[in-house]
Amino acid sequence: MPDDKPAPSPPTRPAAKPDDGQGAVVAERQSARVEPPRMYQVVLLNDDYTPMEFVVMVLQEHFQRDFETATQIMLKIHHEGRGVCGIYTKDVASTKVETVLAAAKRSGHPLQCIMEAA
Ligand code: TYC
Repeated sequence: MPDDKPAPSPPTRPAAKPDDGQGAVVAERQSARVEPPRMYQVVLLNDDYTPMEFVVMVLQEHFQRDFETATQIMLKIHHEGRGVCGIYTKDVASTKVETVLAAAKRSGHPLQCIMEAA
């Protein structure tokens, strides 16, 4: 059976003990290894009322997609019911969702936007 677990990090060890110049030896512990942050995908959902042009504009303005890519993503959502707009850290994904929902509401469209663990 293939082992797909990531290799375990080596244990942290105390760094060399620096002399603080006051006759005391200070033990410093190296900081623990940092795991990469969990990533979240921001997903747009299809509906029957939001204009295609508005979705393309959202993808260009909020997800930095060029017009052609934005159009492809919008059509995928239109045909398949949902589509991934981008993958971000938790805080960024959450802000994107709130910003897109606010823009849709402001424009009177029922567009729905969610985030989920990638
Ligand atoms: N289905 C919409 C229409 O026909 C277009 C649309 C695409 C709406 C993507 C939402 O996330 C969406 N006007």
